[in-house]
Amino acid sequence: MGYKVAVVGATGNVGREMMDILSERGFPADEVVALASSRSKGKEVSYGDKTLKCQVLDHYDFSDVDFCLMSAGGTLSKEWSPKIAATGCIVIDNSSQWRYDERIPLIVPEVNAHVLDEWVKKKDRINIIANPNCSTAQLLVALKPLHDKATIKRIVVSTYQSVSGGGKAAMDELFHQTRAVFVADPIENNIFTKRIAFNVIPHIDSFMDDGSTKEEWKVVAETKKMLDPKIKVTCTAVRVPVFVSHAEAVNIEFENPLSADEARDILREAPGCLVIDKREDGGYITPVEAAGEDATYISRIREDPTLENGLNIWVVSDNLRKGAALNTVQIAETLVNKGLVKPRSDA
Ligand code: 2RA
Repeated sequence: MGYKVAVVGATGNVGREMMDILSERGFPADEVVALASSRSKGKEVSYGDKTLKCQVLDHYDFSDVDFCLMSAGGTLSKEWSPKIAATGCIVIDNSSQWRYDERIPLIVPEVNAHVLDEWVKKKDRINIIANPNCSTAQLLVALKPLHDKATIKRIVVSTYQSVSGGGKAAMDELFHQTRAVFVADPIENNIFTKRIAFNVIPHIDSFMDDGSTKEEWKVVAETKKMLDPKIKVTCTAVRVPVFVSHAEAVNIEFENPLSADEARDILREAPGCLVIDKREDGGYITPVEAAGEDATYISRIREDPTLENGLNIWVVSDNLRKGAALNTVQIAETLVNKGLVKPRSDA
């Protein structure tokens, strides 16, 4: 028998990607259920060539569901994930609600899948696994193989994040503002604090006491939790007028020497990475080209002459896929492929 999978938040940007990715990758599901709030009851979403009607989360019985892929925001996850997990279903949550809880594994399969081997053995485990923030997921896919080779001491990350990270309303705001600029209509800001069309905004999520933003803090905290607590991380997160895919300029200081050629060879072999790095016009990836793709693309690999062991890289990935839906599905795949979770219907 195959698995039963529920997608919560199935009508949102990420929920729809989850349904597509489950189908595209042939996840071994006998049944996939689309769940949402009562507002979306009966709305139709596609799963492969099927159309599923959304059922209401509040009334759903999870007792025979193997995996619940949650993409419904932190508040809803705080209330529902523990209840769903208590039925024996494994919740893989895309919100920030559980990421920094020591009891909960935070997973990018290419980086720390081994954590799941120990986690499943714990008798008192909470059945929740957290998916990282989009900007951290792609960053660590690129950094992990380099860290294994030359040990990273410090990274300086500058992000260029697309508006889809802020949800559908943020995408609509970019569209409407762009149109308004062309037809000389008044510009309305509802989602962003400043105009996003033809502009960049150095502010994502709320401000912290030290002057950084929560988005920047997430990159620091999640890198330490998943890759290595010893790595020093500093980040500036910027919203740019791009619909899908986040880009990151990353300056890396290593403990040991690593040439640009060596880094390029390592990244060419690394899981999840695709190197596009010709030192010529257009020989690099941009967000538009990464949208709809699964890979984490790495370009502009070059030595930093101002550091003893320094490199600069440019990392681009689809934030709705590797940054959210794809990584969530890959976590479920890892549990299945390692034989760590069997269908409950087999018991
Ligand atoms: C953003 N990090 O891009 C968020 C989405 N998870 O706003």
